[in-house]
Amino acid sequence: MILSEQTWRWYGPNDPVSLMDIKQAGATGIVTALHHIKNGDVWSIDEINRREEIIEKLGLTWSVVESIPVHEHIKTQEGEYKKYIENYKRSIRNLAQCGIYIVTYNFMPVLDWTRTDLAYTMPDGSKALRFDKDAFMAFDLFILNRDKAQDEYSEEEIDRAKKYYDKMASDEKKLLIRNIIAGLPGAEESFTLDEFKHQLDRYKYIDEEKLRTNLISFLEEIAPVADEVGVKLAIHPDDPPFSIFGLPRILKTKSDFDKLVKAVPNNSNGLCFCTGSFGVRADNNLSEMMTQLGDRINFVHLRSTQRDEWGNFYEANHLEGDVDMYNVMKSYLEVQNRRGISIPFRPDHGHQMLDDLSKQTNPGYSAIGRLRGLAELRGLELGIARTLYK
Ligand code: DNO
Repeated sequence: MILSEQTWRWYGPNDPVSLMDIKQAGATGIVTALHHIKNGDVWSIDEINRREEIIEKLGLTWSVVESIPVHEHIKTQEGEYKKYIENYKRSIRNLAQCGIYIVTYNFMPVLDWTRTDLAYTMPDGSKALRFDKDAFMAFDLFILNRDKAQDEYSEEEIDRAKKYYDKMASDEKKLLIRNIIAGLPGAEESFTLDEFKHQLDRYKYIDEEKLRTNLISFLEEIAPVADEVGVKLAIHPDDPPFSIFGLPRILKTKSDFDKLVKAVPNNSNGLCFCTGSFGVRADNNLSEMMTQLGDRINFVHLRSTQRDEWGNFYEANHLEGDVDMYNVMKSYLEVQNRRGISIPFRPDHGHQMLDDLSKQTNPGYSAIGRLRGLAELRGLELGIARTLYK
């Protein structure tokens, strides 16, 4: 019987959640990145070793890199993108030399993950992350004043957004701007309104097809290197899995990922199966996707969201919301036992709750909500495994 490796995202020595906290939560693997290294630069063996030593001193293992960020110029194929790709290859080689074999990344233009509300109060008093479509549209249409925005929404949507905007106090506007463009944890970029507009402009002539071509040519370069040194790549889906700000999005569904594998069949070309991101779309059947894509899944993020008919969603407790976690877990276990390997997962995000409510925490990454998630998920996994594989 093969069970998963249980991991935890750690933002490094400045993370308010310590390695000892993580050990107490019951995770054995650490998911981290060298956030202090400038986007596009090489991760040197020295720097990797230094981080690894801190982790190993506590008897933990650096199991997964999340993420080596992909420089924006690689996504648009501008400027020195060729140099950045070479640097990326070097970082992959260096990680392998230090015994770290899973590398997560994403190819979302400009923004990594996006939410409008980082402290949405749940009925039990805990705080969740939320994406409110009206707030988002109010930002796009009336704060950012993006040129094409008026053409991209229906009249009804514009009307809802206007009503929302008119009720906002100036502090609320500031907070909304910050939530959307000032960089959520793990996103390596943050912008002012003007910078953000400029970044969007860079994608004026890049549609989905072009972005996909650029991703494929990036993969054609890095996948052979990853194959050679035994590194598994894990692309993270778009979060949320639909276009925002008119930007192209190319990893929203199973068929999006299938296209990548068809173009770049290398062994290392894999997926970070994030149930929270894919799960926002009702047309993504997660347990089926887990089974069908299983051979390419190198890392798993387990979390759930609850959506409504307007396209709003909030992050639910790990075993609640729209994600059928029981069946996802069952498929996940089947994949691991079929392949004969343990695939790491981390409890993704978590509510801010109990003592963490009075602490300064990274939105989505406080200790106790994730501890609850991990405890529930590992219990679910063991329960199913003991029934299926005696
Ligand atoms: C959000 C995270 C993402 C993820 C990157 C991977 O909480 O899941 O920021 O780390 O998209 O590159």
